[in-house]
Amino acid sequence: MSNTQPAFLAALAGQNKAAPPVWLMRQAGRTLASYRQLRAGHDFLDFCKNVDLASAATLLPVHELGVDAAILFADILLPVEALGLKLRFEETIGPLTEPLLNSGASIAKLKPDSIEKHCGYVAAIIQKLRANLPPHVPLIGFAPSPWTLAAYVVEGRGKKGFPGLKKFLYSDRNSFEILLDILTDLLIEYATMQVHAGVQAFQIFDTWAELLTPHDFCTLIKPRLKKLAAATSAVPTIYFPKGTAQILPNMGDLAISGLACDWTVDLAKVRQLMGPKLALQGNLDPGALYAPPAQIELAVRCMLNGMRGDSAYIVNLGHGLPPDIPETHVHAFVQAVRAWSAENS
Ligand code: 1CP
Repeated sequence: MSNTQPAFLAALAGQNKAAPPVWLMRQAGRTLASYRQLRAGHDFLDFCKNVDLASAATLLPVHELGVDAAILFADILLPVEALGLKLRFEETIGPLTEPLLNSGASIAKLKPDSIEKHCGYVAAIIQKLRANLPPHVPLIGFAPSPWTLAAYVVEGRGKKGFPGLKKFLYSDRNSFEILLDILTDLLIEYATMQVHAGVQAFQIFDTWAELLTPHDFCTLIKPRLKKLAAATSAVPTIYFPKGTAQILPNMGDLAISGLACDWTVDLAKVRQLMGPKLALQGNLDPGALYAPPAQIELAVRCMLNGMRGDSAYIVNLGHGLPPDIPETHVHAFVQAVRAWSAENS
């Protein structure tokens, strides 16, 4: 059976009649030899700002892996330059920002500037991609949630448990909420720019949702997420709240089209819990891709058998692809999805 729209968008609408679509979080990263080659000799931030290179990187997994959706090549930290923060990427660490936004005084000094001025290259990349992507492969834009962005700008870098983030939240909740509001406004502008530039779906990454209590998730995060999701409502929006298995029932009223799940949940049970309309995306443990290809195939079959006949299911990993997974294993993942689909069509 076939759809009138690409399978990825049909699944987000809960109406996919064809085989389940597949893409991978971090599909364009260091796992691909062609990416490492393209990126050689470039600073990561310069690479993200280079319209030709960033759009070429986005297309690599589309051409090499044959995935059903492309995700804009960018990083969740890019919009902080519009707040006047200095951003750089260290090869072995990841993103670094300064000055730290860890007090009321540091936030009072912020002078938010136009996102178009600082991140206009993202819109240019999207426009270039829409002109170059095959029509059956939709383009996904993305942003972090205000909370996950706060984690990095308070701490200045990724840090286990983000102790500085907790210190700020619990010692001066008022100022912390002001920071969340500033970040929400920034991200709304950033997301709106991407939607206007032509992304066909949007994903909100909330990698550090797992650090919050259920109560704080509902009071601090949910109202701001709703605002962000409203800004992208012209396209289907997927939310990825990593590590939140316990509070999934709280996601029912977020006004999103899809929920990306990590590997700690049973997708069939999430389906029962959330009802038939919400698209579900995921959720193979990325670590499972270290296994030999025959085992990867078994794991994929097991996952797909559990979601058989689901018209709102998108195959993916439960988190980003680790950089040292053998490339042949990533192909094995996609091929296993195709083989299962051929047998079950
Ligand atoms: O397919 C793609 O590769 C798409 C582009 C993409 C996306 C969606 C990149 C490029 N980063 C992201 C999202 C992102 N960035 C997240 C959310 C998803 C997740 O949890 O993985 C996060 C938390 C970041 C922050 C970040 N950027 C880190 C993690 C730091 C930490 O706290 O541990 C790192 C290492 C980066 C750099 C980065 N961003 C992207 C790539 C490919 C890389 C690695 C550098 C490189 O490969 O050249």
